[in-house]
Order: sequence, then structure tokens, then C-alpha cells
Amino acid sequence: MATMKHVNSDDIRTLFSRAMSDMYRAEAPQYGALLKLVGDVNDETLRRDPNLKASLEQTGELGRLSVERHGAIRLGTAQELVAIRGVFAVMGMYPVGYYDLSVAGIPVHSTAFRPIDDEALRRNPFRVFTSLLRLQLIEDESLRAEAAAILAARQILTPRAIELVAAYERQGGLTAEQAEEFVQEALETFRWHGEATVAAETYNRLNDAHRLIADVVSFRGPHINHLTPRTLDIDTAQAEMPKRGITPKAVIEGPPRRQCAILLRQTSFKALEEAVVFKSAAGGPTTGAHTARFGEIEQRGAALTPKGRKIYDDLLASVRGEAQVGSSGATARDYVTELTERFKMLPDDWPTLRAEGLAFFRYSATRAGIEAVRRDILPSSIEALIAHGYLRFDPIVYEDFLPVSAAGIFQSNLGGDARHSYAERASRASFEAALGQPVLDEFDLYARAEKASLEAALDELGLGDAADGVRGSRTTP
Ligand code: OOG
Ligand code: NI
Repeated sequence: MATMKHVNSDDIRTLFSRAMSDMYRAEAPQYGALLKLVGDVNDETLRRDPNLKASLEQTGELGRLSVERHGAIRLGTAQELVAIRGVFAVMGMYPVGYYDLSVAGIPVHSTAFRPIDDEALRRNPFRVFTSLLRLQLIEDESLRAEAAAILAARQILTPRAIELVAAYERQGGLTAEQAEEFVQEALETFRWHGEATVAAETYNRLNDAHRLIADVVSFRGPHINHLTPRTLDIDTAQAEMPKRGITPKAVIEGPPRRQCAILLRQTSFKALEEAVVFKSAAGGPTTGAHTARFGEIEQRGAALTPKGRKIYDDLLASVRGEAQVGSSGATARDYVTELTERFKMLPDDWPTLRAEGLAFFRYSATRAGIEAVRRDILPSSIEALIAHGYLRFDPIVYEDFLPVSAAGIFQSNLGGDARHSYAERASRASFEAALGQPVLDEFDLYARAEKASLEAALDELGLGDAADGVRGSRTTP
């Protein structure tokens, strides 16, 4: 057999994310308005803040900003999760992290499929938050069996997509022609279908059990429910939304606004009502409406170490315990004030965040450092290199999600303040069993990226052996 030239997975991912964006823009016109808003705010932010621009340039994030998106889907069965895993692998996207949403009364657990190595992330960090329905949380046994039977009868990939995933696995890649076909076929899985696969009466019963169950079970496949661009200033974007006819949720999820952006801040606007044609019952097809798809924007900041993350989780929990914000947003202002106040506990300058081992950084040799090598005046400790400006560090951007935020986004878009409570907790082990492989550990990926950057920087300065020094210096005494 002649050797075939394979397309890089990063290129397939870029083709796919572009096609998805075009499809979603046509399906949900408000998404186009959101892209325009985010583009405007980003341009203005970069113009006002040359330091931010320089830092984004340094870490290679400026180039990816305009293509950066995440989407979300909700799947019904383990078979579907395995099938989608195969689709994402073709695009160089792997499951990272485990998110338990049952704690927030949402009957799913999730992972995020995303690229994992630095180069792939720099090219296009497209991610898909992927949830798996936990049918066992439906109390009514006959309804549960009915939902399971409906799901068992559907196939979320097209026959050709299945063939192309198999071809990828067999060949170790796809040819240009196959890649293009793959993108079109894979897109079908994420498309919105206005024709439900169930009758209105079934839909209503599923909906009564949980709105999310109706959303997963009643349609042909896992329609993409939002596609989120990345803004550099979410507060400005949030304030701008009403001026452009978009009503955002009451509060921004995640950490408060700070000098040093950390993790992830997100806001969304409510799902739109879409017309649905239900399967014909005796009297012929009936029409109705379904709300599933919404708009979201996000601002990304530094990835925190486990130590930093623990502080984040504890601070957030302490505020949420006291100031609950209903979807009406009545107490939104108190919540934001309280959040900002409590988060003063967490250092808000990069040198301290680094020195105390709270965030991950990417190291690089500076021009002055390379000059110092030539003049043979280089100190050998990491701290001295930094103090002299020979080694620089920039925060590593957080590429993942936050379970409490995700729950807030789910809740505000499901509508109403109805709270479900599930006694049974999700388990990572059962999710991984459904997925057929373990999910990758996000902290591990960040730690590796940090270490690799430091080693490369020290190599460039001819100090390869000093690489261990930084670890000691990053932990508090
Ligand atoms: C996913 C909600 C979570 C995020 O950005 O945290 C999410 C969903 O509604 O299916 O997308
Ligand atoms: Ni999202």
C-alpha cells in the first residue's frame, strides 16, 4: 500500500471548530452578536493595556484568541461517550478532568475534551464540555426504562463518521480528503434538530423528571448547546450586553475581578425558545417549544496549583454558603461585594503567587539573560536569574472548567429556581468505566508544562542542571 500523507490533528480541529462556529452562527443568531461584542471589547482592552498585550504575545495566546471557543454537549449513554471520544481523538482532543454536577442537583457528570500539549493548545485550544446523563437518578422506574430504551435505539454518529473514525484508528491519521469529509460528517452529530424523536406526552414526562433529561433523551443527538468565545474583560462585556439587547445572568461565575486574573470567569444569557415538532401521536404531529441553547462568554486567567485551588474552593464555598443568588438576581450586589472582600485573602500579584506556589507559570530566558551568558555574568540560582531579569515568568492560562461555575450556568439556563437534590453522589470511577479510559489530571498537565518551560529556559541559558532549584523556591517555608 502506498504511504498516505496524513493531516495534522491540529488542522482537523481548526477546520472543525470553524465549521461548528459557522453552523452555530446560522442556528443561533445571537451567537454572531456575541462574537462581535467580544471582538470589540478585546480590541479595546488590548489597546488600553499594552502590558497585557505583551504578556499574551509572550505566551503565544494572542494568536489563538480569535479562534478560542468552547462548546458543550450532553450525552445519554456510555456507548455515546465512547463514540464521541473516538471523534474527538481524531481532532487531538482528550478527556481532561472530572466534574460532578449532581451536587448541584443536575443529574450529569462530565469531562472536557481538549488538546493537551503546548503546541496544540497554542494552535487552537478548542474544548468541549461533555456531560453524561445519569439515568439512574430518575426515580420513576418505568420512566427510567423508557428513557433507556429511547437512547438505546439512537445512533449519534453518521455511518460515514463511524467509518472515518475507524479509518483514523487503522491508518493512524486521515488524508486531506478524508479529513474534510470527517469534519462535515462529525458536524451532523452536533446539529440542532427541530423534530423530536418522542411524542409531546413523553417529552413532558421526561421534562417533569428533570428538564435536562428531556433535553438529552428527546432528540436525535447531542446538539451543541453553546459556543463560548474568550473575552479579555468580562465585566465590560457583561455591562455591554444589555446595550446590545442581550440579558445576561445576574452574576459572573467564578472568582471576582482582580489585578491578576485567575482560573475562569463566565457569564451567560438564557436559552431561547425553539420550535419543536413532536412525533406524531394518534392525532398527527404536535408542535411545542424547547429551551436548550444559550450564549456564554468567559475570561480566562492563571491555572492554580492544588494549593492555590484549595484556597479558591474554600473562599468560594464560604461566600456561597452565605449569599445565595437566585436567578432573579435579587442579592447579586451583596454577593459580588462579599466575594471581592473574601478573595483579598488570596495574593494578587504574580511574584507572590509564584513565590507561594499558588499558580503555574511558564518560564522563558530573556534577551538580557542571553546577553549575560555571552558576558559570562550569569548567576545560577533561579531566584537570582529572575531578580536580574534574565528569566521571566508568565502565568499559564487555565484551560479547564470549574464545577461550581458549570452548575451555575446549567441552573440559570434551565430556568426557575427549582432545586433537585440527589442523595447518590457521582463517582469518577463509574464515569471512567463508561468512558473506557481514565480522564487525564489537569494539575499534572500544568505542572509538566511549567517544568518543561523552565528546563528549556535554563538550557537556553546554559544552566540545564539548575532545573530542580525552582521547586524549592516555589514552596513556602
Ligand atoms: C454545560 C455547562 C457547563 C461551562 O462553561 O462551565 C459549561 C451544559 O450546560 O451542558 O459549559
Ligand atoms: Ni460553557
